[in-house]
Amino acid sequence: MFDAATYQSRRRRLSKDVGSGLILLLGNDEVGMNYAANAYHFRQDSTFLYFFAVNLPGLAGLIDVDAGTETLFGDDLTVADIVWTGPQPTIAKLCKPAGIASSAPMAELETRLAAAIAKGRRVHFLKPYRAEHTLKITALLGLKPTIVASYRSEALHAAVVAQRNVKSADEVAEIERAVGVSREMYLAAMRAARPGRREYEVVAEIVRVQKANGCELAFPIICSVHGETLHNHAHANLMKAGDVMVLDSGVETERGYASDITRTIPVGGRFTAEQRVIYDLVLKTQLAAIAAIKPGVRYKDVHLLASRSFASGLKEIGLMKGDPAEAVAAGAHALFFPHGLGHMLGLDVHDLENIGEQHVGYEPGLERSGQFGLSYLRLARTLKPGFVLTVEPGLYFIPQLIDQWKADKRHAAFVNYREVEKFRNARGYRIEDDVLVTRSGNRVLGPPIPKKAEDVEAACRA
Ligand SMILES: [Mn+2]
Repeated sequence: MFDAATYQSRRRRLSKDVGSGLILLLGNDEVGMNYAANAYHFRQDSTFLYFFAVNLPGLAGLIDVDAGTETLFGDDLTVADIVWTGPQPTIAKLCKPAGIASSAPMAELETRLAAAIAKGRRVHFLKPYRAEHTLKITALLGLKPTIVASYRSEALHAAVVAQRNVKSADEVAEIERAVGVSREMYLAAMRAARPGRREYEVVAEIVRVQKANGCELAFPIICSVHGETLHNHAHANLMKAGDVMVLDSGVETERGYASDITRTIPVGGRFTAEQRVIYDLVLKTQLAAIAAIKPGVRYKDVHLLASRSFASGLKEIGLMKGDPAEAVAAGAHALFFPHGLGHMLGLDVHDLENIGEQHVGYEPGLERSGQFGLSYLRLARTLKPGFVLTVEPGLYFIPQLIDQWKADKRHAAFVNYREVEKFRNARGYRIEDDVLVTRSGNRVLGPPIPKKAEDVEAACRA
């Protein structure tokens, strides 16, 4: 964790921004995988981690804004527990490193909240994303489960987003450390992507580097020679010479900060001439998008710039036609680039996504588009110094989508379906880096990971 003063000032600012009432932040609990004692990997709630720091299950934090008090709630282990877990610090001891003023047993939380509600005071809580949280709020506040989400506090959501969206130098350093581990992972994965092996052998290299660095995976690994399936989590395909593999993975550091990197890897170490054309267009587009990132620019406009770069590049190779800007305005490029350019990154790989994208990635006056492709854009808002975001353009040849659009003659003025047929088995390409918005522009975080085609090929053959 960071020092106590960091967490104290975060909680002070949160109180000030919320204004009055009580702020309830629930930590996460262990969740049974197939029975209670066999739990999934424990992941603390990111907002709890951000403000209360303690990375253990079964806790809750309460800030009384009006009284200026704060309490960590939890139950100390009994000796019968310690037989299984080994000695653990008491709840009172856990408070000190995070600078939390007081602690109390979990049972007191209910009493404390009941007293506040009886006085008509407001209890602020976040929209729950785990069923256990919904049930806890149901019990603690006397709300029916079906209406819990609608009683979430907009003031608390806005205050949490305002702080967490802007990363401190310490947080940026953590993300850079995660990218550094990713670099090692990608160098190992590139060497392992050999014909005759299975995708899971590449995954094994990724996990080896992750574990060897004391990190966790930030999200399930995408590692597939069928990268045209955007979130393909199966890893059983045999890799053949001439396949391209999309590898999208990230780790989180001990403090919980994530990296999120994608590279497209030629199995066997050489792109074919056709692959090279597509790969270079993705890289050119990613570099153009990164170059456009600076404070005051709307990320939606960077997404559209990347889309136009794709439309004009695809026109050059005969897959699209007409005016690239008009093609993008109509949404025709989304046949090949059906997702958003990127998202916020921090304690969550899609940072703060539990809070809702209208708060995090959008802003008043900027609503999510309904157009296919653009509708998946998670981050659209005006950029500010301290934002950390991903830049991940990709081109995909999705046979089912091509067939449907072709049958409907969709965007026939902009798509050259006869030429597209030749690419229907060309699969998927994506390149992703993590970028900090600085005062004057931006900085790609972490040590460079090969991405020029020649550099990727060399790393594969190393
Ligand atoms: Mn990403």
